[in-house]
Amino acid sequence: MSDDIFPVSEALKQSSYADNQRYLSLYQQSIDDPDGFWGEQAKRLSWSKPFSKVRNARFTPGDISIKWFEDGELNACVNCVDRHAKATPDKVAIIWEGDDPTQDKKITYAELLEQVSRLANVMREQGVQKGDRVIIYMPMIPEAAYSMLACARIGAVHSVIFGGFSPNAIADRVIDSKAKMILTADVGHRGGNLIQLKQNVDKALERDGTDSVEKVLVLKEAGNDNPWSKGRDLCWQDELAKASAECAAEAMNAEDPLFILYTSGSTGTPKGVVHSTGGYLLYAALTHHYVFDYHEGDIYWCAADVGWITGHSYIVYGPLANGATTLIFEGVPTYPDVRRIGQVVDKHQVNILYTAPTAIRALMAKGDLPAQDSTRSSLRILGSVGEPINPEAWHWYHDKIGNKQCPIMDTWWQTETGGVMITPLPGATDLKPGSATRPFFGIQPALLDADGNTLEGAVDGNLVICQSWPGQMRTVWGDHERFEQTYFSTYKNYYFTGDGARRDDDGYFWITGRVDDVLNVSGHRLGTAEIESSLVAHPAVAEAAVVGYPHDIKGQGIYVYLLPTDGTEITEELTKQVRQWVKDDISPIAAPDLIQWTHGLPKTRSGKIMRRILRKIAANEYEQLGDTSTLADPSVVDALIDNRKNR
Ligand code: 6R9
Repeated sequence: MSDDIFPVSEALKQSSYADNQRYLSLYQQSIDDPDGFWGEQAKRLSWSKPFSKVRNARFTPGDISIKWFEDGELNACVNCVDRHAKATPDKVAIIWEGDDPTQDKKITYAELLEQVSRLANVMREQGVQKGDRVIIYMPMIPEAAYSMLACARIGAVHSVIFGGFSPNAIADRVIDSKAKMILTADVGHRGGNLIQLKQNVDKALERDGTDSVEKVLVLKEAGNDNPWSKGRDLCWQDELAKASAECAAEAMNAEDPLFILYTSGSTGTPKGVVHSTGGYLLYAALTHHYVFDYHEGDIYWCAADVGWITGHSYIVYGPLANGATTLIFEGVPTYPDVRRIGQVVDKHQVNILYTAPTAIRALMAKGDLPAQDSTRSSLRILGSVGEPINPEAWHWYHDKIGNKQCPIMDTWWQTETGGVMITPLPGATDLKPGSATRPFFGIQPALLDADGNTLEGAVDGNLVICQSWPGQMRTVWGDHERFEQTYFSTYKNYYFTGDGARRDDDGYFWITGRVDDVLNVSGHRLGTAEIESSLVAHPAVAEAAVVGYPHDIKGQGIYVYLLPTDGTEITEELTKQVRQWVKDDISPIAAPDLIQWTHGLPKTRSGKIMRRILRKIAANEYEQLGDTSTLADPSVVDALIDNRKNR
């Protein structure tokens, strides 16, 4: 923990929506009178039918139920598009910056409305109805946002799949969500590489159980000749040209699901996190407004992917609900080279930049180069999300990208929370590098010990949230019991985040990372169980144990211990093959960084793998292995250590 303090600048104190006094008073109000606070805030959305009740939520064991604005009606697309297309039709809604630096375009709110309406009509004509699920597997192009908004317009529940996921991962999500339609493109571009999206979809749909999918709408980006499944595949451009540019929006109940987003947990397969229409949209909009102090005319850039929750809430829904100009970037910060971020900032005069520590560390490794050939003088506010930002990376981001002029909003939140939960506000919060600082309006965090006792004062503990907030996930798709089990069974009457945190004397929170078996690799969440089950499906692998270990750029790397099947000859070729296997099965982001073959894993007498020990060995911390007396065969530990040391 560093003692550096970066006070709020006078300029931001004056110009921002909330100085410290206002933060404190709004926060207090949001806790003392949540119904009054959120009822008032909900006026920033347009409701086709007003709500009479604000909040109806309980974390009661066996009866978890979360509802906000439950008798109100609204449409998320109307809120993000129509009302701005009416008020400011020529305002730029989306700036698109291609992977190729010579490619960009601007889409006004009026154009956005037209594109979204045409697409929504195509989907309706193809039989998609309110409540049906639609999978979106797209590159980072404006059509990805059109797809989400078009679903919202007709009340279809979208599920975006990150373009880096493999056919198997797509098939899993199709099967779980029983999706009726897939929106995709023939290819995507990323860092100068082509990604064969349509081919991946074709392969996914070969799997048994995927026949809920009736239609695949394919945007022809490259115009290449993919195999075409007649009767199933439709050409995006052809269909949109035929469709009407006007499309009536469906009236949705505030509690109708807006989308499902699959995310990894500590056990089992990824689960479908369900977000609501009213509460989610309000929470995304309000956090975007305050955390980034978004003012009319600002150019705002969140450099995430729409395949993750950050892209949902802070590329699409939050900014567009606020009528902002949001920049969609197709590429990566290191292509064509590490100066790209600065160059994009200058080119589009970006005022607010939101990115992830892993990107910052990758650039930081190149010293001053990323800051060359750009001034970045348009920037006012920086943001960070996805994992703890180490003070070194914080300082580099602050000094080199922000020219020491811009405060960094270190935002802690999760797929499940819908929006930012613990964060500074630009005009209100003195910063400490590495701390996410204080709770957002309506959020009551607490720290508990292992037995569920509430800890007071400056202390380390497990982070829980005491009361519902509008952006909270409502359920796990098709499995409400799993929702309850995962988030509400560890500590009764609290939402358990899975994260550990420390609170300091000033009441600031410092997130210390996951306390469960979830890895955070380059800001991507991966379950150890998911990777293990992929590994043991390989014929050469009898048993697998996956742990995280400290990694300079990724934050955490993936360390794999493998027990070979009898008679398997361990070769470098085999190790390579196993790595490729996981890439193909899940995604390149799940590829093991280090693989250690072993003839035994440390297990308790009851057969449980002791991951605590494996984590220590992976981290090269042999002195602090803790109690090994419960091991069935303590000698395997020495063998593992010898092997690790020789690497
Ligand atoms: C938004 C997002 C959630 C997990 C979360 C925590 C980690 C996110 C963080 C952070 C420290 C931050 N995390 N932001 N840790 N400081 N500012 O990333 O959602 O992909 O679901 O990941 O990421 O461990 O529990 P998601």
